[in-house]
Amino acid sequence: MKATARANANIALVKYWGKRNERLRLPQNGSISLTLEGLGCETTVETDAALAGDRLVLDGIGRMGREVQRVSAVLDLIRARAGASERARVQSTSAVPVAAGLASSAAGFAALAVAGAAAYGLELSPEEVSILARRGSGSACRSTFGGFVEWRRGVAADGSDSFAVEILPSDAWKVGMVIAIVDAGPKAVGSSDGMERSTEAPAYRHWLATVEADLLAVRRGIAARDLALVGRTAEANATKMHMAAASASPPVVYWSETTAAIVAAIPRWREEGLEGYFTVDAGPNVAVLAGEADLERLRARLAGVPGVARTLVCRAGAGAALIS
Ligand code: 2P0
Repeated sequence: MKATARANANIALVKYWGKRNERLRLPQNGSISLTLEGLGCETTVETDAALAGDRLVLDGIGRMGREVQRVSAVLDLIRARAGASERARVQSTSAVPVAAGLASSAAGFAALAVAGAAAYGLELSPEEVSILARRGSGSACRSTFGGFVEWRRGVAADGSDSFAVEILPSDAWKVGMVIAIVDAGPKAVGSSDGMERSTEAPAYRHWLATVEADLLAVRRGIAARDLALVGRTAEANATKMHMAAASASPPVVYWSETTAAIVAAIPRWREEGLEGYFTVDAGPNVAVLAGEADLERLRARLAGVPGVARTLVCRAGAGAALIS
């Protein structure tokens, strides 16, 4: 009863921001993301009848407390379905800087859902795996699929219709993202707290009033391979998310001076013919969406911005999958 899965992180073009049910991790709005190759994690789940509780080793370090509880919560759902009671050893290695606003939990919980279900002998549909991952971390439900992915908000109170679907496979459109890592240290306000505080903020109403139109525009843009439509909508959407956060009381501010400098530079670079579009998650890093032909040039420009510690080029990647 041992299984290993690999999953990639994803970056949202229309953000998940705000929950309508905390415990079930049901979102206020749908979201659309791109799964990225290379920002991955590998997770092994091994059941062991001799264990009194689940064990978690993350990047070689044994974890305790909240981190283990969050993993156990997902394993409990799997065990309940499988009619099993054995606890498990969970070992995970990540290529994503943990808690740096680079969606480490998305890859982690997507891999956990796939490996956990297999280790306990469950055969689940892709939607069921996505729902399991969602219970660990909302954005993880999108990492169960590759390429462009939409997390459907759903309307059911039990969350049975709130899961992700693939909208365009990773090899169907040669796009990727350059990630400018501004500060890989832990962030000041976690995304769960940040989104909760945002839902009370004045600008959150504007967020909810416009997010359906953003989803429609990005869906259309992806279907037509219209990078400008997808990119401009993503920029506006990220800006609205950060406006909602910054209008909370007390304000939740994720941007640093370097974030603002990059966000200001990108439209100027477009005027010079270098086509990239920014998005910013719950941290200071900037992800820049671009076509294959511009990724390396964009990386060079971003690396030259003062305050950028590291740059990564990531192509569209695969969804979570079992590797053994
Ligand atoms: C997203 N983020 O769509 C948004 C944009 C961050 C900014 O999903 O509370 O770690 O575990 O459900 O999934 C990060 O939030 O939050 C996130 P929980 P999660 O990618």
